[in-house]
Formats: sequence, C-alpha cells, structure tokens
Amino acid sequence: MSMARFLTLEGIEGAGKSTVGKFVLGWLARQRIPGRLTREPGGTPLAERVRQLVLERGSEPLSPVAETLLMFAARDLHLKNLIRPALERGEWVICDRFTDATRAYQGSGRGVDAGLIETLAGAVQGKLEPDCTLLLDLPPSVGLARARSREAGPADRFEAETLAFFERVRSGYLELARRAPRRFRVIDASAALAAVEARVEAILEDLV
Ligand code: Z5A
Repeated sequence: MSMARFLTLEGIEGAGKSTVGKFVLGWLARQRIPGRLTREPGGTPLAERVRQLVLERGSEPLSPVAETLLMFAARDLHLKNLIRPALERGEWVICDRFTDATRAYQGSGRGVDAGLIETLAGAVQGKLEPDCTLLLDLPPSVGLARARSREAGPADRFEAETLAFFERVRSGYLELARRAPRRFRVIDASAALAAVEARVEAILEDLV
C-alpha cells in the first residue's frame, strides 16, 4: 500500500478546485491508491452545519474574527473525525481548501491578524501540514465569471464580495506560495482544462 498523503486544493472562487479534486480522485483510483475527497468548511456532519452558518447571508453581521473562529471550529472537527483517521488508515486525503484559505480570505481578504490565525492553526493542526498544496491561480474576473455562469440561486456571503476582495485573496495566496515553495505548486488555472489536468497529473506522479 502506498503511503498516505495530505493534498490540499486552493484558489479563489471558480478556479476549478472541485473539478481538479474529482480528477485527482479518478487518477488515484486508476493507480489503485485509496483516496478520499473532502472539503472545508465542512466534510463531517457537524462541520457541514458550521459551513451553513458561515456561508448564509443572514441579517446579523458576522465579524471577521467570528468567521475565523468558525472556520477553525469546523477544521478541528474535520481533522479529528475525518482527516486524521483517513491518513492513519493509509488513505490519501484531498481537501478542497484548508488553512491557507483562512490565511488568504480572513487574513489577506478581511484583515484578520496573522498572529491570531497562526495561533489557532497551531492549536487545531499541531504539526500536521499538507504534503502538497495545489494553488489554482487565475484572475478573479475569470474565476467569478466561471462560477457565476454555473450558479443558480442567491449568492452566499463570499460570492457577494467585490472584485477588490478577491484580488486581495489572490495576492495573499501567491504570497503564501512564495513563502513555502516546497509545499505549494502554482498552476495556471486560466488554461484549458486539459492543460490543467496534465500539470496536476505530473505533480501527482512526483508525489507518488
Ligand atoms: N472560506 C474561507 O473564507 N476561509 C476558509 O478557511 C475556508 C473557506 C476553508 C466556500 O468555499 C467559501 O468558504 C469560499 C471561501 C470560504 N468562498 N469563496 N469564494 P467553496 O470552496 O465551497 O466555494 P468556492 O471557492 O466558491 O468553490 P467553487 O465556486 O465551486 O469553485 P471551484 O471548485 O474552484 O471551481 P469548479 O466548480 O471546479 O469550477 C467552476 C466552473 O468552471 C465549472 O463550471 C467548471 O466546469 C469550470 N472550469 C473548471 N476548470 C476550468 C478550466 N480550466 N477551463 C474552463 N472552465 C473550467
């Protein structure tokens, strides 16, 4: 059996994370490697309830710090009840967003103190870090157009954000990738899907 790997997918809305997640799962199945695709916020029944709280556009404002705490509450449940057990069983875990999303969205996007985010990350994750993070990078105008052409129904709290917000999030992600070049693989997500998948496949072959 192959060794477990923890792979995270990051990027702004509409970057193609869900699409790439399914591609990775199919690729793993063809190699007969056990894999588990999950997402944040969410992934377990309780964490999915936190997801609802954090995404819905209710009448009561949700402060950036409260949003950050909820992200980490969901992450703690997800790690304890799904991610760590799966890794211990030898499965690959492919997680659509993880702590880098908090750094980029709540930190760079909303201005939450980086020290607070790292303190919470330490408390929730301990030493666990993704083995590899695929950053699907593209201009927000392209990502938002893709996401909006697909979506029906009212926008959630993030979908309703401005282009300037998503520009800050994108810059935040690119800065994280610059600071951790061994963990991050930056992929041009504005390319055709076949080109994105070929790049992802090469990275997976490397990881195996
Ligand atoms: N959030 C946060 O603030 N802090 C945190 O710590 C965490 C999350 C964990 C929910 O996330 C929100 O939570 C998120 C940040 C916040 N909000 N935002 N933004 P989510 O991951 O569930 O929501 P999302 O980012 O909005 O996901 P998405 O819109 O589903 O995007 P995606 O998964 O990256 O894209 P996709 O569904 O794979 O692709 C979008 C469309 O483009 C679809 O029609 C595809 O067929 C198409 N596509 C994909 N790739 C291509 C290429 N290469 N070419 C052409 N078309 C493509």
